Amino acid sequence: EMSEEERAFQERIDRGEKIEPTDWMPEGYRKTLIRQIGQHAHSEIVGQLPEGNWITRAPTLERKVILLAKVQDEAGHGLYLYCAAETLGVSRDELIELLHAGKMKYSSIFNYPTLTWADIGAVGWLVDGAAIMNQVPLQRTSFGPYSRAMVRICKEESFHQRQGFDIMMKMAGGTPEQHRMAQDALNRFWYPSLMMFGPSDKESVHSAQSMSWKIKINTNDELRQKFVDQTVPQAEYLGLTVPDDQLKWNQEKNGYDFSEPDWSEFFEVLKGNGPCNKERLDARIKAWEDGAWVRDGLMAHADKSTVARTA
Ligand code: FAQ
Repeated sequence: EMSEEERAFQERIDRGEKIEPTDWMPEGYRKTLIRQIGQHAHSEIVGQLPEGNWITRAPTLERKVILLAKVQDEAGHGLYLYCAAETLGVSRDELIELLHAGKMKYSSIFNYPTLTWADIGAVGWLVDGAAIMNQVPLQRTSFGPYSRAMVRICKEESFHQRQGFDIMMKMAGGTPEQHRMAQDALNRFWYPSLMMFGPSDKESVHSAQSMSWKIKINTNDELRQKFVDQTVPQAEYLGLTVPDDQLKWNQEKNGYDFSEPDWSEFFEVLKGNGPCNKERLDARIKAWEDGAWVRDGLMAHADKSTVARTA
């Protein structure tokens, strides 16, 4: 049974109005947004680790500069998103504490290792490709600060995707050994990328409510299908093979039939049992602890300035 306030809120959503931080909102709407935006912010920050791993080993100075810029962009995305979450009444410190305590998630994809330089191509091509597929519709999400953060993030993400594809072109069109590395990277990143869209619609607990609040615009399976349809021709262009022997064009649905990822692997990764979960979380906790003196110094300086101003 909806209250009068809830009904009026739903009507605003249905009319396509943006909800702003000072507007009345149901507690569930606030909570869902804090969960999703917070998880998204954490993903950007943790997502720096697999690529950061290759900054010192990029094959040329140009590649190094480009990768450095991309990884810095992810940090920026994390910060816009933490700010968007803060407008809902939670602090960045609280969110980070929840992440470090294992009580908040970040995207499953960042629990896989980047073993070769071709993996950096695959991350840009597939992981940023999947991220954009999910984030373009989120520009129209109902919560104003989230939707505005998405507009800027999407512009930068498309550059990221192009740089990844450019690496793949070089590798796939290079020596037989480089081509083999590109194929190997696609083999390992294909299914984890499909998992980024979340569980199948049948298993998605939040989709129905999030879609009626227009926090989400599409279902997980809709976006996964669009991603496959967009990416398969790109793999063909690269001369690479998508590691799915069930993959087949389906004229009737005007899209590809494809194999589902191994969902038991997905749920294991969510539980903390993926190949790099421990390493990623340890790296974030260490960075937080090592940075304590900087935060303390800034706070001490801010306190002194306040005293000086009010004296
Ligand atoms: N990983 O009911 P649903 C990036 C959880 S892009 C981990 O379907 P929902 C850019 C879900 O939280 C990656 N957990 O959930 C970049 C829920 O558990 P909970 C980040 C997942 O929220 C590129 C449970 O499963 N993008 O970082 C995943 O309606 C390269 C049930 O699922 C975003 O976060 C997963 N893949 O739909 C950076 C986009 N999927 O919370 C660096 C915004 C599901 O109840 C380098 N988020 N779960 O304990 C969304 O659009 C949605 O949250 C979905 C999930 C679609 C991810």
